[in-house]
Amino acid sequence: MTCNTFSIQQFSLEGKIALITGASYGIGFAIAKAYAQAGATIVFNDITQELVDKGTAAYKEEGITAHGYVCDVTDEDGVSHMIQKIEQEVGIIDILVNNAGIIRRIPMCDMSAEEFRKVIDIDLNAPFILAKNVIPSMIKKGHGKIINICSMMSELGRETVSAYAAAKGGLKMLTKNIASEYGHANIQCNGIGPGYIATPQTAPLRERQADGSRHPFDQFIIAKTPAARWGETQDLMGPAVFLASDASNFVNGHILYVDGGILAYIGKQPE
Ligand code: NAP
Ligand code: GCO
Repeated sequence: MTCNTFSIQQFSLEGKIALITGASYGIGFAIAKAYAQAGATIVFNDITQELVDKGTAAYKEEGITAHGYVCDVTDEDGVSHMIQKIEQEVGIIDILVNNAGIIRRIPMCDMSAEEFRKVIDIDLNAPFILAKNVIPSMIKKGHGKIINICSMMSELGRETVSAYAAAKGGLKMLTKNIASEYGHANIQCNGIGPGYIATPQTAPLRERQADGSRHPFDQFIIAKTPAARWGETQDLMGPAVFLASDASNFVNGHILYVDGGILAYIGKQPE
């Protein structure tokens, strides 16, 4: 007999272990907080012990006992060692959020191949490395959730972000491919495509001008967003819990855009 009743428990993450990469602050930190509030055990990494310690203290201030590990997500041996340590010290990872990422805003013809490769390495190769290291245990456990943090630039381009757009476009397709290749093992792989969110990464785009006026890009995003505001990390918490929970067990290969409507809107005409 099929069960056709809904329970709010479907959104619970009780008993689940979640690894969120690059989650000392910003979007990753907010997602980890939401997961903790939904009952998950939080594991995160950063590239230096100092940043891990800062992150651990920040989680403690929120009443969260987080397990922090020093790991550069581009280091394949380091990632393999970290996952083994997590499995020994905390347990099998149920939820992986590939959040760590960088952006370099450089006109393409001024960008070196090395700078381009560095963005691709962190924003695309690393999610591949993390996913291939957690999937075997997820298969043994009989379930898993992988959530890749994509971007507006998974769908759109703009000046100076060629490497980032190439990486995030690739991350969208990696998401769909993991969904395709491992859906049979009850692993769901989806993406979240945040719009323009107020974090350290976008701070340069929101800086007040010398005359006190808003940054031109800031004004541009407000005009391009039906919600007429920048997103906050809080806006990503509910969608992230949904994609990590049993409530989304038949959602696979989907990129959930949390963008205030940017992708649906041609933009407000200049006054
Ligand atoms: P952020 O404030 O710059 O934080 C990025 C995080 O990734 C930091 O904790 C950073 O740690 C970590 N990280 C960078 N390189 C790493 C590496 N090699 N190994 C491990 N950790 C590394 O960025 P954010 O705004 O929170 O963005 C988080 C994710 O959302 C990124 O993937 C970004 O592309 C994506 N996103 C952001 C926006 C937005 O508007 N903010 C919109 C769409 C998508 P360190 O401090 O040690 O470098
Ligand atoms: C930029 C911004 C964007 C956001 C985000 C949008 O320079 O255009 O940094 O790329 O970070 O990815 O979804």
